[in-house]
Amino acid sequence: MIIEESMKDWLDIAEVDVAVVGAGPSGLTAAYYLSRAGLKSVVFERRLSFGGGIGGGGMLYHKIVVESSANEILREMGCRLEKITENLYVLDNVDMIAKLASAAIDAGAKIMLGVTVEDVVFRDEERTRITGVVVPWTAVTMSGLHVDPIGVKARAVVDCTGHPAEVLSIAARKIPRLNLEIRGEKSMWASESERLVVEKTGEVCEGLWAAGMAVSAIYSTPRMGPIFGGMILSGRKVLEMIISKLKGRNA
Ligand code: 48F
Repeated sequence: MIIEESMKDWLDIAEVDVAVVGAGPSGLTAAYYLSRAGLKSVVFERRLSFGGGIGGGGMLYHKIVVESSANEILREMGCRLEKITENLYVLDNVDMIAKLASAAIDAGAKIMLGVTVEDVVFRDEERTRITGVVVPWTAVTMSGLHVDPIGVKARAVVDCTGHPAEVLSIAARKIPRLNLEIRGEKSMWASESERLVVEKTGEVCEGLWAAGMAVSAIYSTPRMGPIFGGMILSGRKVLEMIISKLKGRNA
């Protein structure tokens, strides 16, 4: 029964509209809006838990700060926020993790835990295009066993892996024709970082998108510290851009 029901899900996600990599704040927000928009999507998360950097808060303090622009989205997802100043709200890290995941799952998102994205699938056509991701179980990666992974087809792949921008880094290293360079984030400048991470969220090369701190790594924008509004706004923006691109392609 377990195998049969799990296989049904794996067969279903063998080909998706959107594969999101990482279940941190940007990935969960993207998954929430993707599923609400009726796009078939899957989130692959390396760990056996979701939330990414939310749980660590700021230096392990459990309160999370967001700006007013993200307040509405978080409320819509069920979070309980307290207004502190005209532009700042706080909430508990556990509240944010649970509500973001719950909102995404209730909207229909499929989150697969314990699955690492270790490579992308690509096609060299007129332009190089990313057409999917390559996934082993995280346990296999950790054990060092020689087990070949499988490919999952996706019309769009979103790197939501945070500071290391893992998917973009892999593509940069293994597909030179993409001409991608991951320069890494700059030192801290919170307000500028929040603005730029949202502004620069988008498609990096055909089929491969960046949201959250992965954006900061590729465009070398400053880091922000424990302020999470930009992650939420970036997760929503990437979805809006993907919808408009995929709809355009269908038209
Ligand atoms: O790091 P993470 O929370 O990324 P984010 O959504 O948010 C960043 C903030 O948490 C914080 C910050 C802003 O305030 O500076 O750091 O950009 O979540 C990334 C998730 O991706 C998973 C990882 O375990 C984490 O849960 N992940 C990373 N690499 C892979 C992966 C991979 N190759 N395959 C699958 N999951």
